[in-house]
Amino acid sequence: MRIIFTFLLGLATIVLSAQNTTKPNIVLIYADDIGIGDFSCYGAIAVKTPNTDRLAKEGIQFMNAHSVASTCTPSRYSLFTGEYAWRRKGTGIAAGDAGMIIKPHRYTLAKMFKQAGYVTAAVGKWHLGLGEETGKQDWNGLITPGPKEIGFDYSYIMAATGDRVPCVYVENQRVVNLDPKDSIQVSYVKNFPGEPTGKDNPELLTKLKPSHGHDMSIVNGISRIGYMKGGKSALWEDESIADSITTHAVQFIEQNKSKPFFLYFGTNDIHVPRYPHPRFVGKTDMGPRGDAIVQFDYSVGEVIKALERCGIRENTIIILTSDNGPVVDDGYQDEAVQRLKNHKPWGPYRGGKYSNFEAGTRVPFIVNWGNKLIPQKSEALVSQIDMLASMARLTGVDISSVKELDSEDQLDAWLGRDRKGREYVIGFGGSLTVLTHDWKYIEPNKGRVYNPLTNTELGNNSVEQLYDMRKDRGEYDNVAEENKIIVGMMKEILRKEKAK
Ligand code: NG6
Ligand code: CA
Repeated sequence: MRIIFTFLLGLATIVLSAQNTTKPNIVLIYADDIGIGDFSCYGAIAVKTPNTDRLAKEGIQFMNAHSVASTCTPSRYSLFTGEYAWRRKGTGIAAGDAGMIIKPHRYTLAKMFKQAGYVTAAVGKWHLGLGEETGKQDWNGLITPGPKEIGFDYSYIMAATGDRVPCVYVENQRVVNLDPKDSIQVSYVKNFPGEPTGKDNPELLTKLKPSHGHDMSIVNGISRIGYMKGGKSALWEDESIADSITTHAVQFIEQNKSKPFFLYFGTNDIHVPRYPHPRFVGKTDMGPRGDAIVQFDYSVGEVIKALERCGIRENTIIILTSDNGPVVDDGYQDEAVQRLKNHKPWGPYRGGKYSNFEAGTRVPFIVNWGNKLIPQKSEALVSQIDMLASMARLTGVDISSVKELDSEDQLDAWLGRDRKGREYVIGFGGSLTVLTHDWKYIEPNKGRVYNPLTNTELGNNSVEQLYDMRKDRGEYDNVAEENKIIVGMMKEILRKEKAK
């Protein structure tokens, strides 16, 4: 009897673990503006990020991983569609009232997971537009198309960014806590008569003042980009955004612990306005920017704890990365510049958010699968463009008939089984860039060289740029003249990519 029981138990375990290995849950923690030098596991000393560090230590920590662009909207567009955003018009930084950028007919990462039998959710920062047409949404009803139409069963999102109106949470495409008697109006063209703005009423800016831009509607003592009116009961408080979205991410995990699920968790941290909860204030000596990193790490910890509590930690792959590189002053007087001291958000790289140089797109990237992977630091060349095809391979979905895909199956590199990864990565920071294991090429561009407001070297140059990454990862010595053959090869890669 006992033998039979043990045998059956063993069989059940085998069946279960077979199921487990074929259908692991996927949690994608997508940070905002966190640089490759911002976590302690990537060398930061002025801030401690124990939860992120643990994921890195027990998983694969990538040193040569890239977002598709050096700003948010094109990076997210590419992550969700597997198509380079630079192929499409209208994929630049979106306004808060932009229409839905990913059209409902498109194949997406979320649809792929649904095909594989997953429950899907988008929680946190969206910034991919909502509704049919720019400026035409009715924020007081069902806002459609939205996450559902591109494959997310559940959504709890911020329409755009922390610094753009409307400053409300949108759950399953309806504004949360909205009083129907106090309807919301939004405009990116002009203010609503009688409504205060940061420009005209600086005395109302009780929490944060802008350093550049961000001088329109005031919400929660902070002025924003764009104008809004009404919806008072629905407005968010910046200090509780991390808690609000983390709680909803955790709830989704708890409610779906017995099904395979895909959770896209886009944090608001550490985008501006940086205004962390009081319990994180002063956790670093760097002011709000540093404290927001601690708050981000707290959210990571809550996700890990929820997975552990639900008994699904070992069957969940956590992918943690960032949408673009770091920026210090991104438009608010939050002392980020004054208090940065020796901290280097961009690590050893040049540039940052908005830039063609490496720090624009070389981002932290960690893949953790409980104890299933061989922990390592990987130098493999990887890109977020490959999320769709790699996850399709993992879940066994055939995407061979999907058109307009730049996504490649790089699952082996992502899981630490292949140490090389891609032959090259295409980046976008205003110009197209090509990075191979040895070289970095930046297409000529007439754009300005430097943005004094954010103190960013943009990497634009009217001549071709080529850097030898083996000797000059800081991209200071342009060797295009001396390496015409390499330049020719890089241009050929771009020519072929553009022709696809
Ligand atoms: C810029 C904003 C910046 C930030 C960025 C988008 C100004 C002056 N600057 O236009 O603060 O919001 O857009 O950031 O308005 S991203 O990470 O979502 O791409
Ligand atoms: Ca960003």
